Amino acid sequence: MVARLTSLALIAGGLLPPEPGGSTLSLEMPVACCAPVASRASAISITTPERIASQTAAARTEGMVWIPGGEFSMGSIDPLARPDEAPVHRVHVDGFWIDTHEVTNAQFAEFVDETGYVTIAERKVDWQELRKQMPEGTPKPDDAVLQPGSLVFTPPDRPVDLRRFGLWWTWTAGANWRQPEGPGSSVEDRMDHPVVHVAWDDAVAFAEWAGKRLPTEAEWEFAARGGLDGAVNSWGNEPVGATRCNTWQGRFPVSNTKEDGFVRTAPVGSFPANGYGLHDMAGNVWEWCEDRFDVYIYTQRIDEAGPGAVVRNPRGPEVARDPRNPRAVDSRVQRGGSFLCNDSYCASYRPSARMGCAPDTGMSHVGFRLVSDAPPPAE
Ligand SMILES: [Ca+2]
Ligand SMILES: [Ca+2]
Repeated sequence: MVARLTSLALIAGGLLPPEPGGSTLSLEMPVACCAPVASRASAISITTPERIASQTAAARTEGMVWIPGGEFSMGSIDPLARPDEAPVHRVHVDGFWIDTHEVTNAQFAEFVDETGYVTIAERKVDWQELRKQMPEGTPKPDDAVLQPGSLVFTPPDRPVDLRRFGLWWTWTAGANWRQPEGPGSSVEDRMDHPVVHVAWDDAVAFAEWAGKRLPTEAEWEFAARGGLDGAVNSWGNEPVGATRCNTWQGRFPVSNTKEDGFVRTAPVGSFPANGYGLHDMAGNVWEWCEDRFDVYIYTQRIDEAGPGAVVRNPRGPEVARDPRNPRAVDSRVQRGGSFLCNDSYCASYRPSARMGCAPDTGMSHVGFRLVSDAPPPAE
């Protein structure tokens, strides 16, 4: 059993003061719309069914496109970029297959029906595990806080301090992928929306079942750029507007004018594809990547490889470094931003934007898509 309350949940449950990212923020960067912290990683294993081994190459790559390998400039120094997106450096990735859209509720339901998998948000919180992350002497919270649940975006009714992310995230008992806003909500009419409230561990379990894997951070960014090397956005350098992707219009987090048609998730593929035929690489939901999150990894790569070197197929570090989440035991990368992003607060729909999150934490704006190492298409 794992404890998977983030600091946001602890704030929502009254166990931590409502300070952004704890008390030791060491980077001069805004805390983005998702600023989770502090949980414990876990190892979850799903036996890959035999059907994967017997699948044809076409079946293994259904709903995916082949991304030819290549070299690109990873990172950004755009005015909207945060410090962890620099320095820009040259990276090569080998070719790979990637889902054309985020994994949907329908796809996740098939996985759950076949395996009986229970997501972390559906499991009871283990106080004995959780207390290890708390200041000594922290009393056991009310049982209502320790019920299975997840963090749901809840817009405040008045403008708030944008550093106090706990003001728009509510720990909601009963919130999970089946009930994205908690009891009474349902995905029945959202089967073509991206699945949410999936932790990194849940996404890895799904990937194992599907015979695929999460993309590396470099693969994800290469794919998101759609062949437009050096552009600010996955569609070029034009601003986001309301027709490019599912983001937030209006004053975050108080009023959403819904110009793009969606307050929360949108059906996958509702917005134009990028140059590689991929939908929602910008916005809709954040997408988990394989790598551990490290704000300093780009600097470290250049230090190790030398200025001007091309870094080939980089993977994440062994240990996460996530100063925005000082209580985090571990942190994994998320990419692409969500329906909560806009230029005034968190322009993370840009392909270079990065986020770290505890791997046992799902939220109402986080999902994933997968890649495959199946052979490339025949010429
Ligand atoms: Ca929207
Ligand atoms: Ca997305």
